[in-house]
Amino acid sequence: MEILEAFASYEREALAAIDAAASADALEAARIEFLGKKQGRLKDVQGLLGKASPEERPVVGKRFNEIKDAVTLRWETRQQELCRPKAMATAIDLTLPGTPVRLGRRHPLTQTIDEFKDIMARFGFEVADGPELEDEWHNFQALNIPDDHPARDPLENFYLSTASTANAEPMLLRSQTSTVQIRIMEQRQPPIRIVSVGRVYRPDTIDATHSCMFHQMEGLMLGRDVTMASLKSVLRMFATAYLGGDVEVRFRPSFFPFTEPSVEVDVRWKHGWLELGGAGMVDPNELTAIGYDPEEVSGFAFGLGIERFCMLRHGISDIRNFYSNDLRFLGQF
Ligand code: FA5
Repeated sequence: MEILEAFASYEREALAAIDAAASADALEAARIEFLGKKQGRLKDVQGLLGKASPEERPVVGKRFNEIKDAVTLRWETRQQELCRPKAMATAIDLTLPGTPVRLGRRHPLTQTIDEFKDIMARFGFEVADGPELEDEWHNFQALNIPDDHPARDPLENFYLSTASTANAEPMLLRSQTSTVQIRIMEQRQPPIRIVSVGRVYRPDTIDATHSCMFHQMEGLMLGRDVTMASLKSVLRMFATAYLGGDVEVRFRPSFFPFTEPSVEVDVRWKHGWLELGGAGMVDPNELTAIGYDPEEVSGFAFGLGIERFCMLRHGISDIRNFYSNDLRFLGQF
């Protein structure tokens, strides 16, 4: 029958065009041509129904519905294939268990520094900053370290070459964070409670507890009636907060040119003691040099070695582990 042949060729061509559509645009063009409601070829084919005799009509009508459904279904299937992202179709099996993602983490020293700042914030100390590249005034003179003091020996410090700028002031990598004490006192009036954390540099011989670059936390508290007892309380509370309640702290008489009296702060380590920092009452001469009245203002300062604290807390026996970038070490924190 002629009508059924026309149906068959419509179906063949429509399915071929849909299968060949490689893009959403091509598929839409196929839809308009073969399934369009207004002027598509489906309409032409439908028009043939009217030409069928009354006996042929049931067969022809049924066949028309079949080809229409077949073409529509093939079009919908193809549309889903084209819209689905390629990776979903091929690379990802959603039924498999997830792969654990390896997250990065902060360096143990960064973790320690953040915790130090948190603890000191609870004691009312705010964080201050100072430069790592310093002049001699802030690193030495203002701290009462005279020209002939051994600590100023060029062999004890990292001086920068000033050869290219003949008249320039000598500059060095700061050897202690006590420089920030001076910078803060130059800018502010008491009461002052600050800590400053950062890198310092010394050409020390490198061993298990010494590095040529390490970190210190400087603390400064100035006001009325600040005493040695205040200093010892703050340092004990700090050591307990970071190292735990059973830590044994020892204050050993010492000397720093900018504090009087001065102490070294040690804690029990292995079978002896490990020195964690230096501290003392800010020398009245330093207060006068800055412009404060030592009768009115008193205060303490301390400088703690950050690496040493972190080593004690985590049982790290060699300071060099912090700088060797070995993921087997870093991954443990
Ligand atoms: C000072 O640096 C003084 N500025 C501390 C101070 C501040 C005293 C305020 C008084 C008032 P000292 O040189 O002792 O002090 O160093 C302090 C701490 O830094 C040491 O106790 C130690 O924990 C750490 N430290 C010193 N040298 C090294 C090094 N080469 N490697 C690692 N840590 C070090």
